[in-house]
Amino acid sequence: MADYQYILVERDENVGIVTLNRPNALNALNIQLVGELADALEELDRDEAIRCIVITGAGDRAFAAGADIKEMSDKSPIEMMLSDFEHWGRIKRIHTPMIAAVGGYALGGGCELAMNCDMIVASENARFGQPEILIGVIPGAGGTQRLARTIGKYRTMEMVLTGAQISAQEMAAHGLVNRVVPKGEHLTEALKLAKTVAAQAPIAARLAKEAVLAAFETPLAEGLEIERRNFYLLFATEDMREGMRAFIEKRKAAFQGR
Ligand code: CO8
Repeated sequence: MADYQYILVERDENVGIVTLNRPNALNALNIQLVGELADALEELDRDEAIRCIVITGAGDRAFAAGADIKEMSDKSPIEMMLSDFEHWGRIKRIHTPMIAAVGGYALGGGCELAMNCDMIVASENARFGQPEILIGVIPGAGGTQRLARTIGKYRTMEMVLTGAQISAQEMAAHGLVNRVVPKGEHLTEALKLAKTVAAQAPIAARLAKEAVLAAFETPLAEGLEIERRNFYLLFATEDMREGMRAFIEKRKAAFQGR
C-alpha cells in the first residue's frame, strides 16, 4: 500500500478499511484526500483477497464535513474542473461492494461519498446534509441526483434548498441508511455487515452490485437485460457449481472467487 497523508488503509480478513483521517478538520475532503481515497479504493478493488470495503471517518465527530471549503474558496471553475472531479468518477467505478460507516457529520461531499457506497451504517449521532446552499453553491458530486432517487424529490428539495441536517433515524426511515446503531458502534456494525458480504461468492457479489446500480443508470428493459446477462454469466463460475453442490450436499459452500 502506498504512503498516504490523509487516509489510513487497513485489512481485516477479506475486508479493506479506509479511514478518512483529518479529524481536526472534521475529515473535510481536500483534493489530495479525494485522490488518495480513489487510489486506495482502486488498489483494494484490484486485490482479489478483498471482497468488501468499508469507508469511515477518524474521530467521533464526523464521517466527513464536506469538501474543504478553505481550499475551494478562491478556486476558478476551471481549477475546480481540473482538481478532483475525475477522482469522484474513479470512486464511482469501484466494483467491490462498499459500505459507509458514518458517525457524526456526513455533510456535502461527505454525504455524497456515503451515497457513493452501496450500503450505509450510521451511529445514532450521525447527521446527513447537503449544506452547500449555505455557502452559495449546490452539491457537485451527486447529491441532488442520488438523494432524489433515494429519498424522493420533496425531501431532497428541502435538504438542498435549506441546508438542513437530517438525523440517522430519519434517513433510515427514508431508506438512505441501512442500520442505525448506538453512538460509536457504526464501524463494528459495518464490519460485521462487510464480513457477511465478503463471505459470499465474490464474482456474484460484484455482478450483483453492477446489476443493482444499473437500476439507477438505465431504463428498466436495459437494467433487466444487464441482470439477466450477469445471471447467465455466473453459470460460468466454479463458485456457482460449488454453491449449488454445497446446497444439495447440505454443507457450507467454500467459495474461491473463480
Ligand atoms: N472544510 C474545511 N474545514 C472544515 C470543514 C469543511 N467542509 N468543516 C469543518 N471544518 C473545520 C473547521 O474550519 C474547524 O477548523 P478550525 O478548528 O481550524 O477552525 C474544524 O473543522 C472544526 O469545525 P467547527 O469549529 O466548524 O465545528 P462545529 O462543531 O462548530 O461545526 C459543522 C461543525 C456544523 C460541521 C461545521 O464545521 C460546518 O458547517 N462545516 C461545513 C459543512 C459544509 O458546508 N459542508 C459542505 C462543503 S461544500 C461541499 O461539500 C461540496 C461538495 C462538492 C464535491 C465535489 C468537489 C469537487
